Amino acid sequence: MPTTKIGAQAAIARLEGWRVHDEGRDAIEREFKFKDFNAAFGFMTRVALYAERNDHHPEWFNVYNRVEVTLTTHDAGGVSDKDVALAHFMDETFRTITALN
Ligand code: H2B
Repeated sequence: MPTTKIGAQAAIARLEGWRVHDEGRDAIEREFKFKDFNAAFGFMTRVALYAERNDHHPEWFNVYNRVEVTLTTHDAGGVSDKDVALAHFMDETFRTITALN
C-alpha cells in the first residue's frame, strides 16, 4: 500500500523539537546533541535497527556528539506518518540515552 503524504507542517504539529526543513522539499529536521561520540553512535545504532525493522530510513549527519536528522518519505514525495513514528522513536531513544549519562 502506498504511503500517504501528510506534509511537514502537520507532522511538526504532532511533535516537539522538530522544525520544517527549509530546502525546497517537504521534510522535517531536528538536531540531537549527546555527551560524546559513544552516546551519539549508540543512538544511531538503535535508530538504525528500528529503520531496518520498519523499512524506513533517516537522512542524517554526524560529527562527534552531534546528529542532524532530516526525515521525509521518498515514496510519498514528502513527510508521512512513517516519519512521525520514526521521529517519536528518535525522541524516546534520545531521552533514554541521555538519562543514562
Ligand atoms: N526510507 C524513507 N525515508 N523513505 C522511503 O521512501 C523509503 C525508505 N523507502 N526506506 C524504502 C526504504 C524503499 O526504498 C524500499 C525499496 O522499501
